[in-house]
Amino acid sequence: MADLERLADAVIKGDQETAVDLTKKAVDEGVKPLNIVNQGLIAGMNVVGKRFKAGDMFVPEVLMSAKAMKSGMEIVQPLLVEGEMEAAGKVMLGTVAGDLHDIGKNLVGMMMESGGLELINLGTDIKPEEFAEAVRKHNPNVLGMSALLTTTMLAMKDTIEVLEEEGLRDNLKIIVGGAPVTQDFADEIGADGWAPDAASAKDLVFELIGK
Ligand code: B1M
Repeated sequence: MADLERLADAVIKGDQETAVDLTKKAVDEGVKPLNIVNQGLIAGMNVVGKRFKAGDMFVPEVLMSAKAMKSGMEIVQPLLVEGEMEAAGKVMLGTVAGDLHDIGKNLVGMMMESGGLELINLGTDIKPEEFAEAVRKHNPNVLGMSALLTTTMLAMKDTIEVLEEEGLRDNLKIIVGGAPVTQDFADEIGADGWAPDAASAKDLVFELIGK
């Protein structure tokens, strides 16, 4: 197996130590940093996304893979030539007002980052006005809202209304997700999309920003 394939494999297996060793080895051997990222680290994480979506991998394994990928990225990132790896888009994520669940939302964030998107993770219990303020400040391409409670998912609707009232909705794509959230609900509140899981959420973002 070629070295970059072995690196991808280490990411898939969530083997942080091997991922770090193989990343350092590739750097020492003069492999182009961008190739290490695309053919090793991201290639591995893409497989993880597909397997997770298919139900062949579970949350703890995905978290370990993301950790392995991140450790490799920390080594390569400073070596990338400026502009060589520009983010494909900027995504802002937050769990809505009144809701403290963030495991799924953070998983969504990891998938976004590993797909080459810039991520702004606002955290949990984000009120509509706080979302609006952050959108004004960071101007993301996509806002993703997560909710795990049937009571708090209604805050997604309130947030979209505030964004509309404040004139921030026009150039912004909005996606929603979380266990109680459905495509029908997303349509009802005027979101641009819904995704059932973290890997699908990343695919949806790329679809919405046309990349
Ligand atoms: Co809570 N909780 N919880 N809880 N909790 C649930 C959600 C619940 C279903 C448990 C139950 O009763 N069976 C229930 C909700 C009932 C309902 O409304 N229908 C519930 C309740 C009632 C509560 C409290 C009210 C309990 C209480 O205090 N009486 C309370 C509320 C606190 C609050 O938020 N204000 C509460 C508290 C907590 C903890 C703090 C203890 C903890 C959260 C810790 C944390 O997140 N840091 C917790 C947990 C862990 C759960 C369960 C057990 C697990 C949730 C989880 O992390 N799943 C959950 C029961 C369950 O789901 N089995 C439960 C794993 C995660 C990877 O999946 O979050 O679904 P999930 O994310 C998926 C997809 O949904 C999707 O992708 C992810 C990965 O593929 N997704 C998106 C998520 N966000 C997305 C966004 C997207 C796209 C996809 O686009 C933007």
